[in-house]
Amino acid sequence: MRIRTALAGIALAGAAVLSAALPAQATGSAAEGHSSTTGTAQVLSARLYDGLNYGGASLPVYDDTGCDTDVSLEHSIPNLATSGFDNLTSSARGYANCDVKLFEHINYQGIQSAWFTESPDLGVLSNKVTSAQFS
Ligand SMILES: [Ca+2]
Ligand SMILES: [Ca+2]
Repeated sequence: MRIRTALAGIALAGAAVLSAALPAQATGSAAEGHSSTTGTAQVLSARLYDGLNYGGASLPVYDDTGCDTDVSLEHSIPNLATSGFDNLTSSARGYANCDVKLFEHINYQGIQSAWFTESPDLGVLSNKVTSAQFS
């Protein structure tokens, strides 16, 4: 027991010296440790709201990285019923550079909105949104 404690003390001292000598590497491994303990980083990319003007209950939409500036889809939800938010959305907002497109039926069918970043009133799609895309 006493020997083990002594060895652990030496190992700790060695680690402290190593990180002091290599601050850049120590910072890098600290960042890796952070990301592995918290899982994949999640960015809020949009929020769908039950109420008009971004009111009432809302459904946050998370993405690994948010959106970029090209037209490819970063994220999509084929059926909002799986998130408990079917036929509820009345307003919506994109974040993290994301635009939003909403659809009446599952799998991006039926009435569809134009791409938008913010819509305080979804009009004919209000309370009918069942699938969504984010780009
Ligand atoms: Ca609603
Ligand atoms: Ca619907």
